[in-house]
Amino acid sequence: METLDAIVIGAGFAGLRALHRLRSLGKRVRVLEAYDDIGGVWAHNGYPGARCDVESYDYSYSFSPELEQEWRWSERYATQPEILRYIHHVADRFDLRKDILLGARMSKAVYDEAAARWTVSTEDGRQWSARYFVMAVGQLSSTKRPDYPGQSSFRGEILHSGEWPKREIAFAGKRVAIIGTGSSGMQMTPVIARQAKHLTVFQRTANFSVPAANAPVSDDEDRQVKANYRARREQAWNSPTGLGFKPNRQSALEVSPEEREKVYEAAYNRWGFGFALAYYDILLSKPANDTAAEFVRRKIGERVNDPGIREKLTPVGHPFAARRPSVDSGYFEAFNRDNVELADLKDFPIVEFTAQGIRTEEKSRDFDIVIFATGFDAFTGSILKPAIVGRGGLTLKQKWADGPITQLGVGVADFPNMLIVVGPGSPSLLSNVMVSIEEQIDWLADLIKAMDDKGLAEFEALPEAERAWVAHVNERARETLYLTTNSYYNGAEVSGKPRVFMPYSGGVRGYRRFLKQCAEEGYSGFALRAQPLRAGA
Ligand code: NA7
Repeated sequence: METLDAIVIGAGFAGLRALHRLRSLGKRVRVLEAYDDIGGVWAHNGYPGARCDVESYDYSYSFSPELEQEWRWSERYATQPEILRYIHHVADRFDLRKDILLGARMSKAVYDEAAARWTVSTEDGRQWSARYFVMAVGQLSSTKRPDYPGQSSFRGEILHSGEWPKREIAFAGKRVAIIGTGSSGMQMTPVIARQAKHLTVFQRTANFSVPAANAPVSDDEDRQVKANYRARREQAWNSPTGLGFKPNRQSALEVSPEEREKVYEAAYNRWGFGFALAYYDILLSKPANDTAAEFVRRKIGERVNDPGIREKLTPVGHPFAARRPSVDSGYFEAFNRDNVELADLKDFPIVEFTAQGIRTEEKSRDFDIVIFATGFDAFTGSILKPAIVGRGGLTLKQKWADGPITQLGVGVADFPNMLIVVGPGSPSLLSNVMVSIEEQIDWLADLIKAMDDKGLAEFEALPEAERAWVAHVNERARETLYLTTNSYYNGAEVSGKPRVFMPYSGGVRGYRRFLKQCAEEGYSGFALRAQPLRAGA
């Protein structure tokens, strides 16, 4: 069994950063990655049209000014292949590969209370012992696959957006179905529509989306960003979501309808996801939200020709951005094509799959390819898949039976020396995750350094601190509109999952203050011990 200082699970953006940062402290680190490639979700989500909906210059590492200067993004919103190339470049540039084990699916991690060390095992029986155990497994990495009657009898191909095969999928001349209209379904629809013979999009819930206004990055723009990169980063770190938009201190309700229209128009045409920040209270007040929702509905209406389809594609029944909206490139316009059909599952649910295709309560349709764009068991799915065993045989699954409990989103009582990156209880999916990843990993590195300096062996969240943090997370969520609808933010995406609000909605700046305060107070809310609590056990 190899002995390490730290073991990191997952070789996505978070895992690579953790490896690089902890290595810089002189630590012996290994990263275990289940897949045969690095890149995390960006390795898996290679479906047509996949791209990030945070601007490339912000959705990138900030820790190395040299890296910032030498990497040239080609588009405002990078495509999946470009992001994957960036990740590979980072791995090569910082010589990360030698400490990454691919094809190593962690199945179990057990805390040795006497030694204050984790023993981590993979499915194929390999084992490592490490003082620190870092879960960097992503929040949207455990795919959700529907199981319709007759599914196995379907003779065509079934694909999932989040487990996209590396081989080329030929859509030309094919009849294709997409089930699901979240970001993945919305991104792939216009691209597949241009290639396939016929495309049917099965929609359960009409989703809000604003246009990406994507464009190539000119040399001039690239130079300008790079000349002011530090200022841009500062702005992102100090913005509520890490997206860099200066918060508008005005309420949507305190301006005239004409002025609001102007502001919305400008934001809609340029800001992408940042449209939700056009006024500070869009996610806090229903009447304020109604103004934004109405504006976006109207815009959707202008993008769709057929009145019947327009009505079905218009989101109703949930506030704008209370479920994750999309940032699309021609989604709604795709339904103006002759070869694209919308099948509303609210009108006619799917009854079964047949050998030839899908039968709904209305009719049967034949398909060559069916794509599940049905999303993920978000936040906790991948964390809870392996057996994580803390003190006294307690598993994380048991501890989180009624929902995730953390101190500051990073530590868990009874699971000492374990850190969760961008998991529940942290800004996570409500933020530009690159900002969140870097701030949490920097915090962990500082903690480990402080422990080294003092010769400490164990850190552990305190139960009372966890209770206070969970209460705070809920209190902040109650100020928002997130709780007024079902979404993966509150566990509604998987039946039987605890219905609790998962991310921290207080913003990355506010969150960083908590992390900073915790460190300045000698890691308040955590016990730091020279000897393991159960040294004699
Ligand atoms: P999402 O956003 O979770 O969307 C999943 C979509 O699939 C959504 O429209 C769901 O409808 C639909 N869905 C899920 N299960 C079913 C079944 N059984 N039948 C029909 N439709 C279903 O996942 P994405 O992959 O699109 O995006 C994930 C994130 O990636 C996104 O939020 C960004 O952060 C980037 P529902 O709304 O539940 O009715």
